[in-house]
Amino acid sequence: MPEIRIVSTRPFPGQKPGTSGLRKKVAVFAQPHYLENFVQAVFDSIGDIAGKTLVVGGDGRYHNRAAIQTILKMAAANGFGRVMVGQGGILSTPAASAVIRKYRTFGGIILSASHNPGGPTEDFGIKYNIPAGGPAPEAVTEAIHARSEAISEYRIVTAADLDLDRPGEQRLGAMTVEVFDPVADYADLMESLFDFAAIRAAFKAGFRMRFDAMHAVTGPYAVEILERRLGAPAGTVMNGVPLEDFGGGHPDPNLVHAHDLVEALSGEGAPDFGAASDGDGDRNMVLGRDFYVTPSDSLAVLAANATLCPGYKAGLKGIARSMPTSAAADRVAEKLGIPVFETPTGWKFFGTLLDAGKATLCGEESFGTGSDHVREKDGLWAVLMWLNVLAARKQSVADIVTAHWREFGRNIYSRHDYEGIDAKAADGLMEHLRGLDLKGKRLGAYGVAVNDDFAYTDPVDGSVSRKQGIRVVFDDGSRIVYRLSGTGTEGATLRVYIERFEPDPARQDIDPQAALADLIVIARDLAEIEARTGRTEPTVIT
Ligand code: VG1
Ligand code: CO
Repeated sequence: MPEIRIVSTRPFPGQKPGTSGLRKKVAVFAQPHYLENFVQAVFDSIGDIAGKTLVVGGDGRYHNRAAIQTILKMAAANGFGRVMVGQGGILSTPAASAVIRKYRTFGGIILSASHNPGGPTEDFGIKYNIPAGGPAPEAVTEAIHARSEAISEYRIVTAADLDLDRPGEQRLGAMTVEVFDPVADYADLMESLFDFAAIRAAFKAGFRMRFDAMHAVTGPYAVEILERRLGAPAGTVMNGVPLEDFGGGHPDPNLVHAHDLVEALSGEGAPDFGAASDGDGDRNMVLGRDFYVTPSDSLAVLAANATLCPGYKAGLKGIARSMPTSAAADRVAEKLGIPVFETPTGWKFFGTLLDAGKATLCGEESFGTGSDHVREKDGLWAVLMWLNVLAARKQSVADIVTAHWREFGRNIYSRHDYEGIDAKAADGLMEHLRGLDLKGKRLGAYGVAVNDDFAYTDPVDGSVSRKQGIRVVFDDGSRIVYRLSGTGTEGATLRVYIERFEPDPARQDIDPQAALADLIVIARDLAEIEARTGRTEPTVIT
């Protein structure tokens, strides 16, 4: 039996999970005791783990394998009975959620910094998902953080590293380590939800798509599902081999970072459909030929067409969206006569609604869409749902979305990010906005209906989350929302979300930046962005 060591340690400040787990530079995670402290804080906070099963895997970024070895040795020393590890240390975030649920494990540890770059000088991340499969709710992450601040020792066995590439069982002291195929269970789940025969027939009839895995975790999933099971031609999946540094890129599926895909989808001979996913496989971007679908519209279109998909034939129970996400989905919910829930940013807030059967589809403006099939947003799932809808309707992406606007109106939408700004300046800007009393005032051509700092009371468990974003809502329903990112690792990122409703079909075919120009100016002036941050332009516009 390997020896269990009890190692003395001291707390590291700031082991506080953000929007989605703890994210720091690799150098921070790699320092002695840092990862160990956090993992021990997790194990100390989640209840009786003796003999239980844990799922472990990550997006394959630099430091993934080293971190997994440490977690396995700590899991053994802390009394877990079994750990299921994705082969090669690989598990996309939605696949991890699927596996946690399918095998009813005591949750899982996911190693990812999502869309943040990877490599020795880049980002790493870790989060704990609960037995329901979703990200730990705030009560749990707060307990983990509190424990990390009081920690004085951790437990780890002394043993040789395990072979993460050899499928099957290995022993680590009293614990079993099972290395399993990270793709199969997930691919089976997708096959149970969507009309694979119809999609296969579409590919056979010449439908063409490109999927950009951005050298991140979805490569093997996309090859298996799109090229093997659905018969799309080889080469449909681009950048399909996961690399520790994502090829030096930024695995963020948006118009800026997925430029290879955007280029492939433009012009006459372009494929019918394009999609990309992020570092850990939970985000998606969807494109038609020369046509970009905003994530908020994607949620609305999928909701309106859900019954075309076998897994959603019975209809939707409700739709949930994060507060900054556009209200496009609300219009669909209204028409379907189902409830819509507005939650704070971050997938962890959807968990209770999904568990309680109050919502079936969920979405965030940040390229996140998902359903009650798992408890994470799910990039490939969204791509497959689009493929199912396209195969059923036999129309182009552009035609489907513009018809949707004609029917429901268009929520013209854009997000402006100011990345890497001074953290104090960012806090000052938010305080300034918090202090404004705008109700009844006019800003440009707009009258302010309400302004507040969004607070959310979970309708299922009653938990309250405050300070979730400043909202300025105008009389005509237009909105400006301000938030600071909770996923970055350097300085602060200010996100400004701008939305206006356009009911008139004759005015819907318009560039969002032009359509929102006056609101964009109001947003900048109101927050004093230039004076407070020195920035005249956003870093990224989506
Ligand atoms: C961002 C997005 C949020 C998303 C989160 C995690 O958070 O805005 O909608 O849930 O990333 O996604 P923030 O706090 O930086 O705005 V992922 O794919 O990074 O796990
Ligand atoms: Co992600």
